[in-house]
Amino acid sequence: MQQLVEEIEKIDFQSEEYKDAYSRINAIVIEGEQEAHENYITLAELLPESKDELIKLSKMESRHKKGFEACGRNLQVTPDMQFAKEFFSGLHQNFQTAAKEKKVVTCLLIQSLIIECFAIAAYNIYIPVADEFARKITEGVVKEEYSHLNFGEVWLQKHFAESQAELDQANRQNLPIVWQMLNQVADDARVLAMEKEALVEDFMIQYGEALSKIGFTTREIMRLSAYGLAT
Ligand code: Y39
Ligand code: FE
Ligand code: FE
Ligand code: FE
Repeated sequence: MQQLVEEIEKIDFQSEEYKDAYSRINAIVIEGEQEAHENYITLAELLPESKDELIKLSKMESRHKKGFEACGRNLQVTPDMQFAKEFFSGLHQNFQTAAKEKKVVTCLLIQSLIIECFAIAAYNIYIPVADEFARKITEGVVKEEYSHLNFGEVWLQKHFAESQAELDQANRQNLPIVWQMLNQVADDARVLAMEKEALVEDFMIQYGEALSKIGFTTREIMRLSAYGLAT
C-alpha cells in the first residue's frame, strides 16, 4: 500500500513522457469504446430478441467514448487514433468476419467476454493511478462494463451445450491476439504506473470467472484462459 501511495505521488501527469504514452493508451480506449458501440449494434441485429438491451449497451459505449475523450482533453493530449485502429485491427477483423457468417457465439466471445474482460482489467488497474478527473470517469465506466460482460455470460450460459465447440475455436483464434496487444502496450502502460503483470493477472481472473459462470469446468478454464500466453 505504502509503495502504491509513493508511486502515485511521483506521477507527473504533465510530463512529456506521460503525455506521450497517454496519447496512445487514451486513443486505444477511445477506439475500443467506438468499436464496442458498433459491435453491440451488430449484435442487436444478430439477436433480435435482445435488441433493446443491446442497443442500450451500444449507447453506453458511446458515452464511455465521450468520457475518455474528455480525459485526453483534460491533460491536453491528442490521441493517436491511427495507432489505436491498428492496435484493434486483429480483433476487429475477426469480429467482422464472424458477424458476416452469423456466428453469434464468436461475436459474443470477442466483444462481451474478451474485450470486456480486457477493459475491466485495464480500468481496475488504472483507477488507483489515474489523475483525479480520469479516475471519476473511469469509476463510472467500469461499473457498466460489468453489465456488458454479464450479458455475454448469461446468453452463453443459456446456450452452453450448443456453443461449447465454437467457443473453444473462437478462444483459440482470439486469445493469442489479446496477449500480443498486451505486449504492445506494456511499455506505455508502465509509464502510467500500470504493470503488465497486474493487467495479465486481472484479465485472467475476470475471464476465468466468466468461463466458469458460462459452464466450463476448472480444467477447461485453465486450458482456455492461458491459451497462447507462453508463445
Ligand atoms: O467494452 C468496452 O467498453 C471496451 C472496449 C473498451 C476498451 C477496452 C480497451 C482497454 C485496453 C487498454 C489497455 C491499456 C493498458
Ligand atoms: Fe501495500
Ligand atoms: Fe465501454
Ligand atoms: Fe463495454
